[in-house]
Amino acid sequence: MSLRFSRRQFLAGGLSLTGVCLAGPAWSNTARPSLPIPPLADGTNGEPLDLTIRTGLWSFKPGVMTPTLGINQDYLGPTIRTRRNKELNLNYHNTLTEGVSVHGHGLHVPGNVDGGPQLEMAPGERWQPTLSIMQPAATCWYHSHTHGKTGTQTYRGLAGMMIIDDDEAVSKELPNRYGLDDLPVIIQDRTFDAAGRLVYSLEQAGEDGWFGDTAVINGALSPVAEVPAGKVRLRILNGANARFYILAFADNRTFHKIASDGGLLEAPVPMTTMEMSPGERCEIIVDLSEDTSAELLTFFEDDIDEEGEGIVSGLVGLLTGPGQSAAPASLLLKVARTLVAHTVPVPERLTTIERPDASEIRKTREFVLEMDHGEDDRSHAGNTGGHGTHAGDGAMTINGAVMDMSVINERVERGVWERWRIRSDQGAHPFHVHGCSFLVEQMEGAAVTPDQAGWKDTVVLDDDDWSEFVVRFDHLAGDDFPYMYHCHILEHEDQGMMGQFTVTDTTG
Ligand SMILES: [Cu+2]
Repeated sequence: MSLRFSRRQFLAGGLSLTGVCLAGPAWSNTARPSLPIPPLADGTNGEPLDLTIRTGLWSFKPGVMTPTLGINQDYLGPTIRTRRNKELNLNYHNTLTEGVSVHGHGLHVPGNVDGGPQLEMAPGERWQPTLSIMQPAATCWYHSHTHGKTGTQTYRGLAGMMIIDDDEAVSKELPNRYGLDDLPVIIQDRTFDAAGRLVYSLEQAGEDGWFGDTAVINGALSPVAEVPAGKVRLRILNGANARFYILAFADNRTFHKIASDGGLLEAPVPMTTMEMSPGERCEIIVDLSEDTSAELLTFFEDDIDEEGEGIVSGLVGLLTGPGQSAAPASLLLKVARTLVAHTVPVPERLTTIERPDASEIRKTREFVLEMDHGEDDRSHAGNTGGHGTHAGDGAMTINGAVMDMSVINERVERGVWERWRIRSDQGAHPFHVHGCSFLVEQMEGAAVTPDQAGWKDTVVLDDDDWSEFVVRFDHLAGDDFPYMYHCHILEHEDQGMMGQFTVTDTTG
């Protein structure tokens, strides 16, 4: 039973939109909301940023108020800005009636400030971590990582973007005017009931996790952003619980991917379609100097069949008007000639990534992510030679073990390069590791493509073949506050597809 069609078949089938072109915007302009831009919380001067976790009411749909969760606002949180070699001081206050922990996804910080499930704030409690930002410029994010409740809390709104700047990235003269030509784009999917309330159930989630039926971008349905007539940078986060998205512009234009999870690529990569799994970030540059608008379409990967025909039928659906079930959500970038444009060309070289020599790889670890179907269905399940709590029926496991906060599954030595190999017994999963960025060497058995060759903290794997990366951990995480590795399908994570590891100077 294959949940998703084989990703390699899919990739082989091709994603070209060639020959399919839209005559105009997918939605009537008048019906479209403005892209909400989360306020910027600038932490570069070291002053503590107050981050109040609270309940809210947010209007996803016109005239309908939806009960939500947010940080300093009704839904999602501010975009936190920080800079390499600075201290970032955060002052979280949990005003909910349930515990919350908040993880800084993509940050290279020690385990005791990583925000894993051990660092849960009880109702009314504060958490005031000081984060020494040592890593290169990147688009990261922060979100609920509460034990067993990551899926529901993130779904209701406990997430926000985090931007790290550094001198190198600034010297490249990339668009960096936040909210003007440097836009946060947080893509999620949500289901609403007749009263407009969010619908979510971990217990009723399918095997692939909880899929919403409606895509939202920064909490809005197919919004519009006014942008200058030049180069525009989109910092795109797949903030979904479980959904993989395929992104493409309606006119099939080429855009340039300049950064992945952990920072700049060595060189811009021209692309027309891009897949993003939950937790991943991509920065792209789209050039609007010759246009009046451009429309970024958000396709659900699971709607697309092996031959990529779903994309075509989706576009055809758009041509027949809004409200079609096949119509994807979109972000319309509308050019305002009065805004000062960024016209500096994108540099041909963005950064240098130093890869370790093969001789520096001191250890290899293997991880198998499993969807346990019970004893009768285990024969095909592959390697389960792990340790830790054994899984029961229906559990989601890594190396045969469900997440157990009292068990350290792996012990890693600081400052040493390792190779991690990951695959699943069934379907595609985004594998995320805390406290690091890594360099992918192989994805599902295939050589890494240029757009995946930069620093990453989340990699897609499946049941066809191994995904592999090399990684080195530079910060400490002890037994009290270990790091996590886990599937970033949040329902899989909450159902146990997660493990704990320490990073120490002696692994004795
Ligand atoms: Cu998974």
